Amino acid sequence: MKIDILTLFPEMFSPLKTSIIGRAVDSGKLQINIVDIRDYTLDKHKKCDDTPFGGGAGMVMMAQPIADAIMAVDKDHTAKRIYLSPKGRVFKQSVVMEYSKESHLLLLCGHYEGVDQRIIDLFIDEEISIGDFVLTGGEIPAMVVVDAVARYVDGVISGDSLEQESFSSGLLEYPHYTRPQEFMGLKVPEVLLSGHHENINKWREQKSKEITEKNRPDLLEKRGDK
Ligand code: 21W
Repeated sequence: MKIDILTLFPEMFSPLKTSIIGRAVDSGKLQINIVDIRDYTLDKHKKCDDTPFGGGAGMVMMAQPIADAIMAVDKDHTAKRIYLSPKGRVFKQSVVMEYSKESHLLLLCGHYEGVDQRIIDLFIDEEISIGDFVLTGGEIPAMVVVDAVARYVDGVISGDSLEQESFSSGLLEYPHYTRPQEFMGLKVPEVLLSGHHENINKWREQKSKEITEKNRPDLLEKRGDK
């Protein structure tokens, strides 16, 4: 999968060079192309934002540098073009699965008040928000999208781990423990040491239901447990 990321702050994307995503890039399974929108300005002062028509606070990202950056990486519109925006449809796992089927994504990051509306009208396929909280721009949301989607690119994550997830049945996960058997006076629950897999599974399901009831009762409603 190829992912183009268009931004005024390319240096914010160094975390993608590390960990599982970095390995996916190094192995060639994932291509990430960070595009500095400022490279496409025609202004002698490299200006990429301006004050909003109609007045009001903040700055708006100018159309020309963004349009030229998009045309430089996706002239034939082979990419699904996504604008990270607080006004977007909310990102969730079903959207991750949709995007994971694409071979080319283009992620446009707004900053300040966002981009000139004509960029959205002319070039963008969909607007995506990562949730109901206010950030300073679309860069961290773009990284969230890359991280979530890359897991489903062939060979990035072991088939075993993804299979486990598909069995998770709409509940939050049970608690995990590893060595040592006692830490600061707290022991690992006895059942997990028993080797009795039927009892272990029952305990895990019980714990899953408890934590879901406490933190996400809305998920139990959806499952029809309530
Ligand atoms: C936040 C831009 C708020 C504009 C009326 C006029 C991308 C984001 C962003 C940002 C405003 C995402 C206002 C979740 C997010 C993002 C920057 C509105 C006030 N009201 N997902 N001006 N949250 N945020 N400004 O913030 O670009 S995806």
